[in-house]
Amino acid sequence: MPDSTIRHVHARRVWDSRGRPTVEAEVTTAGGAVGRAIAPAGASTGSGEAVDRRDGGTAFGGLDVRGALAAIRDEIAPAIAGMDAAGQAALDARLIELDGTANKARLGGNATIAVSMAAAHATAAAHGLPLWRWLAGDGADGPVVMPLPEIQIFGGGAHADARVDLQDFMVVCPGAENFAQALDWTAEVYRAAGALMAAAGKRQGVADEGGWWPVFADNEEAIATLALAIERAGFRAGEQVAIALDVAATQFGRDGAYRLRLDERDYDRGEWAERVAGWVARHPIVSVEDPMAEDDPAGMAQVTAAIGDRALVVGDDFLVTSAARIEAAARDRACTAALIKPNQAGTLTETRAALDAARAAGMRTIVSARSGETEDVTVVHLAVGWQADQLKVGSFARSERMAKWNEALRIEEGLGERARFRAGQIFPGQGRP
Ligand code: 2PG
Ligand code: MG
Repeated sequence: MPDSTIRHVHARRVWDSRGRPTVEAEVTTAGGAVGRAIAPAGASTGSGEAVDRRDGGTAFGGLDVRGALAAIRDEIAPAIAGMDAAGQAALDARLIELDGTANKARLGGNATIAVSMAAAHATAAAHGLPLWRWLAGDGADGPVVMPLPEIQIFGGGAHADARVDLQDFMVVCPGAENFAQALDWTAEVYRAAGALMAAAGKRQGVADEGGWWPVFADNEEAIATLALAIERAGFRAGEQVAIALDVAATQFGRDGAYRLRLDERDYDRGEWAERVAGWVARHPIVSVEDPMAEDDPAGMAQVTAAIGDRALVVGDDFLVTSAARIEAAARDRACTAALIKPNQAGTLTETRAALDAARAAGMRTIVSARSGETEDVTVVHLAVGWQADQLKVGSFARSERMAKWNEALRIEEGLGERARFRAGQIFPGQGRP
């Protein structure tokens, strides 16, 4: 057995896809293996998620991470030196105990998740395995299901100066036969959407995650344009390629009231739930994330009751990768799928617990990157190693996104005959087993 005792933990400041400082951790084992990971950062965050430690002040808009780096150097490194990097649960328990807060505010969720993920990488490296393979354990010897990619075509909300209210206009490919084909199809849809925007004189670059910048008269026009792009690219909308939305309603909803800036309309809970259900009825939509605000479990349950037989209802800000919240949501029938973001939880062990809770409750699982990303591809390995249903990492442009899609291609290719893809079974009413 390789010696995966932690010998050294190094922290350095690196930069993310929005040009903001972030934390990279590097764990070195006694056997000389090195694992490295970079903390991502959200823009539309849920109030219940682990918080980044940022320095405040004037440098880089107050977003510097010197404090988080110091927390790794001065507190985390001495506390975990000598522990076994392969003992992820014990390691993460030590981080949680050392932090001592409910939301990682003292050390910083950006510090803890970088170290937690770097330790997993170091262990995999010590064993000479790709991370996904280490995480999958014995299960990796049989068939391995590749996650279905969920890919943004138009960016909006907090990722596009609220130019439209909804955040992610995405596609999934329930008709694709494998991961690589799903990417091929999405590439065609992305091109077709860009061409449609250009033809209308509305192509103005891209939003934070690489999706086309949204120049639309109202939110529904963006949905209709995406459906048109799917057809222009030559696919049967709703069947081969379908729409998935991230409404990210926490950004414009509060206390059961929803205010759409672009549409210049206010809705109460019931009206808003009906509006979302109307979109699902009129357009080829198979998945809707955070249709209601994080403080509105009653609204989430209302939407789930209305559309749950036709589309997934996904909780992100609503669940914040918390096993306890996922269990409560399952009891309330408030959603049918959980977004799983490592930095919302703050450690890999808590992330895994959330995924297990979702699976135990019969929810679909979507491992997700953040809007602020880097070349780090850890989420891809988590999605494959943990056998999540879907993988969400933004759009089909810009290298912090493409690095992840390309990593998944390498994994699928390496699996060869053992690779499986069950895209058609993920959404309600589409041949669910
Ligand atoms: C989301 C993510 C990714 P952010 O809401 O699902 O699109 O955005 O990282 O800004 O929270
Ligand atoms: Mg979201």
